[in-house]
Amino acid sequence: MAKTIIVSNRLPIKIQKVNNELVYQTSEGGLATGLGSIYKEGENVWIGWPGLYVENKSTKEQIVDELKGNNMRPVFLTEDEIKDYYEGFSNETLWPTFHYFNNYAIHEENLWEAYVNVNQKFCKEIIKVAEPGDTIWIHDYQLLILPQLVRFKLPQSSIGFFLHIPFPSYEVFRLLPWRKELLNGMLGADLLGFHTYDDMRHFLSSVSRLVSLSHTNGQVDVSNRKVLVDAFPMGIDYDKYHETAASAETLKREVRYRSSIGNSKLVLSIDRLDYSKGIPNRLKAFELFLRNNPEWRSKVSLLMVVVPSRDKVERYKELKEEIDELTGRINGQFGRLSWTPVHYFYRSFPLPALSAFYRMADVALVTPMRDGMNLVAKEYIASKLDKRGALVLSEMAGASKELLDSILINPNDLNQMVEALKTALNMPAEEQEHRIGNMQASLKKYNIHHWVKIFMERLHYIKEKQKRLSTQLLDDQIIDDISERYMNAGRRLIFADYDGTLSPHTDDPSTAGPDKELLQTLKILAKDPANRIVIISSRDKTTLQNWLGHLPIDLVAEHGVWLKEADGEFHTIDKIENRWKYEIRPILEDYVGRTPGSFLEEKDYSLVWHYRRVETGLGELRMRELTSHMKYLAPNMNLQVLDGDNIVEVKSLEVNKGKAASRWIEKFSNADFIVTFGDDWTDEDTFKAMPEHAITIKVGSAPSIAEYRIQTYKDVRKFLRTLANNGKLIKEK
Ligand code: GDG
Repeated sequence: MAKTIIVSNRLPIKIQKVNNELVYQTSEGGLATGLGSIYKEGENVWIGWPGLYVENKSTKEQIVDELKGNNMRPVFLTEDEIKDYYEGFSNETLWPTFHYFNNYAIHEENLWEAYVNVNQKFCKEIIKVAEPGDTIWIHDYQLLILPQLVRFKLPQSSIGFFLHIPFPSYEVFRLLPWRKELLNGMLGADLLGFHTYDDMRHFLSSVSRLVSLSHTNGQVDVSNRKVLVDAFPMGIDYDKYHETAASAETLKREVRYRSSIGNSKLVLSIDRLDYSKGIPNRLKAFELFLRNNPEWRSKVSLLMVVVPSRDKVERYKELKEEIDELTGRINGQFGRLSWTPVHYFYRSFPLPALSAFYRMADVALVTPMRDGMNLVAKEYIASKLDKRGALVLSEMAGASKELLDSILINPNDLNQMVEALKTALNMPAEEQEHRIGNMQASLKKYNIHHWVKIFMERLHYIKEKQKRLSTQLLDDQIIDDISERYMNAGRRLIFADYDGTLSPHTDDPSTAGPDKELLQTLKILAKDPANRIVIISSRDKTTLQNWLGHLPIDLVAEHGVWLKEADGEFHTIDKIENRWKYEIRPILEDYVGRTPGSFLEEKDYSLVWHYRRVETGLGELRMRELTSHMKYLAPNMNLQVLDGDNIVEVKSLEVNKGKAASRWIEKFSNADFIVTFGDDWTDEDTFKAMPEHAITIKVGSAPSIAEYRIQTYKDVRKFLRTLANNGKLIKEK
């Protein structure tokens, strides 16, 4: 049966050596709980580092055996690998950059190499267990390039990826020397999940600017796959926090802590030691609060838990010193024998202790400079059985997009934080209940199990969609078969689009025309009396005539406005209206005026606004503006608006390539071999117009109704040369 493979840097277990014995301790983290329902089932497995350096072969085997029983599989990493891949590239390059502390980031080639090597090591472990049909779910910034590594080895696999930290804006992301490798690495997945919409739009903007891939509705076309990018705000195990808050152990602890702290109000702060969490600013805000509001002295304390983390990294050591100093300064300045302003703990606590803190706190002060989500804020709300309390939350945390009933602050604005603290401490009981009640209802619904379920459903959805859109890539074998049909046919029709299909897309008139090689191929094909070659293009008739008019082939210009048979002249199908141009031209000219780099092309029966050379982003913005502007005008004027490859074309509703192609199909109804090539979405009309026995071939990676796919215009030419060579396959690079 198909299984699910979870992959993350760390396994949800901690192994320690105590008195030469291995001690296993399972993790209580949110992710481990949420994914517990998956990885513990049947043959499913979680792959990751067990958190211990092991050299000895028999110890490794012992660990592998022990973990196997718990559906886990270790990736053993050496001390050097942890230093360079984890502490180095992950935590000193990616972490600061992704949290907008790019001036803290180091860019060292050897760390990147270690990152690549360790990602490859993870890939090897996956390959050992993965079978066709399995689902692989990769987590977080330590494994950004793993999706692509797995894709190379298992092209058909179903791969999901979730990023737990923010994805920075393009302006910050592009500072990384390995930006393209990282993006391409991520795009190996089928589904890419982020906490918020902002993260996903930053990612998509980097994708279109740095690796030139387009996207629509969060779907990116990557070679012949559609990759779905979406926001999945991570939830918590709501019931667990709610129930722990009611447990006897938690209540016992609350009584104990209360007796030592006294009756003053409590403001709670809990984080890992990290500069992204904004701890110094929080302390400064609390200091300012006590300075400006003497009436609150002795009446409120800050309970600050800082959980040791990454303390081998220099920045973290400095941060720890800064926090120690600020705490000392506040306590020294305002403290009394009977009152400690800041109760500071540099350690972690068991869950019931944490739960007691959540229960006791009148205010939770969660003020990160940047945070992917921030689960502490959610856990605090879930633990409030009496719905009493208030949450002050940074707008830079992903959680701020959901917890709208919190008091939102900018962590750089100390005065605003002071005001928020005052508002929170003075909040009337009914308001507290109302706000916490609202937030609880949402957290209960969008809990961690819901998050896992929705992610898996979306992965399934995109995989099914990929299957529906999958067109078969033309290989030598299929070309051979088609050539045989070609040779056996008595009457043949060959349709082809021009730009992007027979030649590369270009704006430069000097390079846009056909080269000798193409002309030669078309000439040989056209010489065969059994063949009828039809070029169906959006180009105007004069251009087509100049380029191809001297060949004995048929031409269709302007998407089907003008038709010409090899020995005849260009003529229109029916009388097509074009007076609308007087009205529409000034509108398009206005867009040219406002958008440097764009230009207007006028054809007999259509107007085209080109924006290929416009600044990335601005062109797309204007394109959307223009298409929505035209949406209101077009139906009344019997026009259609096509947004193609960096163009917006306005033309009469009666014209399309499919209609034109149908004329040939009707006239040459005895054709027993029909093939058609096209790369643009307007060529889909031609594909649709084809009879069942026709062979339809899409050029490029965009989704299509065509039966087959070919990579570029070069492959089309090679194919045509094969046909011209009496169906004998041309072997070349
Ligand atoms: C990353 C992203 C994103 C804290 N102290 C103790 C303790 N904790 C637990 C909390 C909470 C977790 O640690 C911290 O989670 P956060 O979300 O607040 O922050 P990160 O560790 O930075 O997590 C973050 C998250 O991934 C999930 O995607 O939200 O943005 O940075 O669950 O309860 N647990 C115990 N004792 C402690 O002293 N037992």
